[in-house]
Amino acid sequence: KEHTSDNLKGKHGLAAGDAAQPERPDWTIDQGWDKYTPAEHAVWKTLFERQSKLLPGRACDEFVDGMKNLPIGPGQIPNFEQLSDVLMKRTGWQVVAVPGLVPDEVFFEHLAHRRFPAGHFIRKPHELDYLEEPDVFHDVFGHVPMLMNPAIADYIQAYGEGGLRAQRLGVLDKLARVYWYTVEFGLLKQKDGLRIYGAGIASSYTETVFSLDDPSPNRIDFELERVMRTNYRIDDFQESYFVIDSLDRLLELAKIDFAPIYDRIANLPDFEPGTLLPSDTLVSRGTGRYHDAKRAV
Ligand code: HBI
Ligand code: FE
Repeated sequence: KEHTSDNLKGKHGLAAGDAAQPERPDWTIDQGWDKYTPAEHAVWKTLFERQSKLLPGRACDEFVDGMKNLPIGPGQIPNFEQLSDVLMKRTGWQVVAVPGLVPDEVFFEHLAHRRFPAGHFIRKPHELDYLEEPDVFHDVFGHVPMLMNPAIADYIQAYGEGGLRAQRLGVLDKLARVYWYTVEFGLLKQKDGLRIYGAGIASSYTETVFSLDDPSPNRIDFELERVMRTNYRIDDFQESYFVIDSLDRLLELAKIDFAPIYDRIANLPDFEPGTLLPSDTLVSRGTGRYHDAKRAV
């Protein structure tokens, strides 16, 4: 199996159709922390240690700070109640357990109320680099440190509110791309160079290296309309990453009314993930080698 980014693959973006009917309408479950086996804690430890070695100098300062101040360590799968205690004081967020992907409107409803739904299960030892639904490592290691940052905290809440609106307007695909290229796969310019803030990258060993160090992908200055029109890859590394100058950029985005923008781009074509435009400001032009080689097979 190819090395692929670790999260949100396959079924991501689709309705969580084949899951059993939820007991609660908001799809939350008990984390069942006591039921994790030693083998499951060991998978967490493997992932945690591998990623912790890679992230200094690669993850943005806000990610590293967030992690430092949370009860997240190698020893055991984190306890969501303990995470929520710390997060609540810092940014008013909570972590709630869900079985995996939940329907879009359930997801948005949680985010709009500053509850982050985290998969309670952990991937199997043979799936360290690939999985179809977000598990506790992706959701907690990847997302929760950034939720300690006030800008991201407000931005993700706004995404939840905006998701409900976008669904009504029939433009959810456009908004989902903004989430994808920021919260999941965003890069940030720091004084000392390019860093990761996207959870899909930060929780993936292989994509952490690919997104920053590989010559293949494009790295393009973030531009809202451009991103809204750009398809993404759900089953492999991204062909293009979008770069912001500061997390405050996300706060600005959270304040914009997207409705006029949806109207303006309604009849404009979408872009393929690897396409470069004359209007793009490039941080680095990709060689495209990685994805070209795959297409050639
Ligand atoms: N459910 N648990 C979970 N996590 C997600 O990231 C998620 C989801 N359901 C829908 C969804 N994401 C996306 O398709 C929306 O952001 C559009
Ligand atoms: Fe995610």
